Formats: sequence, C-alpha cells, structure tokens
Amino acid sequence: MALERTLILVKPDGVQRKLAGKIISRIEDKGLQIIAVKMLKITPQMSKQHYAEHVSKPFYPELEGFITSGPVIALVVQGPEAVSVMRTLMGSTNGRASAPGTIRGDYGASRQMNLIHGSDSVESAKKEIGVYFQDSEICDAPSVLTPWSWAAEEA
Ligand code: D4T
Repeated sequence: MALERTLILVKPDGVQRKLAGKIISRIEDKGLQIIAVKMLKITPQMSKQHYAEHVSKPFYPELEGFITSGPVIALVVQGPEAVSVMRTLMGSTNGRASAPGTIRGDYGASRQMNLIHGSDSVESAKKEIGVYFQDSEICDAPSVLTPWSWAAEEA
C-alpha cells in the first residue's frame, strides 16, 4: 500500500449550492488529510489542460462553459490509496446513477454538474496537482491524528 496524493475540485455547482462545507467534511470524516486548499476561477486554458482527454468530445464546449462559470475550491488530499478512496467517496460520474451514501449520489442529479472532481490515477494526480498548486503551497505537516487514522504499514 502507498501514501497517495489526489487532486480534488469542489466544482462551480458545489460552491454555488453551498455544499462545499459538507463535501469537505466528508473528506475529513473519512480520515484523509487535506494538505493544500485554494479557491480560484478555472480559465479556458486550464480547463483544456485539466480535461485534455475530453477536448475533442462533443460535450467538451458545454463542460468548459460549466467548469469556468464560477469559482471552484481545489484541494490536495493525502492518505493511503487516496486516489481510489476518494473515487469511492465521490460515487460514479452521473449523479442520477451514483449510489446513495456517496457525495454525488447524495447531493446531485446531473452528469455534468456532478459537484466534485477527483484524479483517476496517481499519474493524473501528479499532473493535475501541478496545474493548480506550486510545491510551496502544499502543507504536508504531520497530523497528530495520523497514528489513529491508519497503521504505519498502510502508508
Ligand atoms: P471528473 O473528471 O470531472 O471528476 O469526472 P469523472 O472522472 O467522474 O468523469 P469523466 O472523466 O468521464 O468526465 C469528465 C467530466 O465531463 C462531464 N461529462 C462527462 C459530461 O458533461 N458529459 C458526458 O457525456 C460525460 C461522459 C462530467 C465529468
């Protein structure tokens, strides 16, 4: 097992609907560690970088319009297998099909306005963290709760 980092965005719908506190609480309640956070407006250029694999798809123009439509909250989250733990916590892409108990399943009914983004692999996480944060903005300070959150052999 490995200690991983993942890039999380509370998307514009999550911020506008005032769900950011609840979404961030879910991450904290899970026991993962938030090691960086900022609010920003994604530019069209950042969107093309972030969604590089979707730029040529028919839904991309609307997706760019949505993701650049208002502020997002970007976070770097750390923990054992943080990438897959966050994907499970988020639920599947389409809010209408996401399981109850997940963030998307509990708070949304849209595929595009699905509240939260989480990196889909460690490699994507590395790239995406670089889009939103400089190394100096990451506060990887030891937490006194870590010994109660996971065993040393899990990190
Ligand atoms: P992100 O990347 O935003 O966390 O979402 P997912 O990883 O869960 O889903 P994805 O890459 O397949 O899609 C990225 C983003 O595009 C929106 N979308 C997707 C859309 O508007 N229409 C579509 O048909 C699809 C497939 C939703 C999430």
